[in-house]
Amino acid sequence: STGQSDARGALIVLEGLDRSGKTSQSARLLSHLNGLGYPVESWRFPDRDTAVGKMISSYLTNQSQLDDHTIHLLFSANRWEKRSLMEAKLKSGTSLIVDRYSYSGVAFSSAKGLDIEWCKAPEVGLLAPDLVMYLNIPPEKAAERGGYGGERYEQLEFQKSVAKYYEMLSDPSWKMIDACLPLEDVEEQMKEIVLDCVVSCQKGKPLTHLWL
Ligand code: 2DT
Repeated sequence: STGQSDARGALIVLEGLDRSGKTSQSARLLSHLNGLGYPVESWRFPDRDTAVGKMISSYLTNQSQLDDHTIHLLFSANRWEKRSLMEAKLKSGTSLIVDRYSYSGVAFSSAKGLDIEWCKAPEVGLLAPDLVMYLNIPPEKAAERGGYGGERYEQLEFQKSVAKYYEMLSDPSWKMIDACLPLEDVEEQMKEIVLDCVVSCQKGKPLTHLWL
């Protein structure tokens, strides 16, 4: 066994523009930690399976229109409805690899013109990640990868603006990953960083709250 039974899991967040590789890397990290015997789950926000998540999904696929403030609060509510389960998982020793979190919430809404402090406010009190890994890619390069699926926000000009807000939100603790490198190289870098984080959480690093 790799851990003490009372050790908590790590809250690991992946952020980055659309097509930066978050989803592929989440899957790889999940199987890596699994393989090492660590209890781990892969989550993503928005979680489209909840009641709130269904409203978000309908908005993202252009099946409904919502005021910018309203959709912002729904994205936040979608994290709040998972908060207690998140805390329970972490306390029971399960690490979570989370594809997008509050930073997506603030960056995307701010890019639409909402006040950044207003955007942060409903996130206060959510669990703070132990690790944020930012998959860094120029918006033009991400767009070249194709596969923008036609959802709202999947447009180059908007992604450029989102990138600026991510930069504003980032702090020195974020691990910046060069997402232009081959998938395998990105994976190797991330594996090492993630393992360090899981080990430090096992050793008793305290769980904290947003906003940091
Ligand atoms: P995916 O393509 O990763 O499913 O994301 N978004 C996401 C927000 O605007 N606010 C949020 O709080 C979150 C979590 C980013 C769907 C889109 O939703 C955006 C892309």
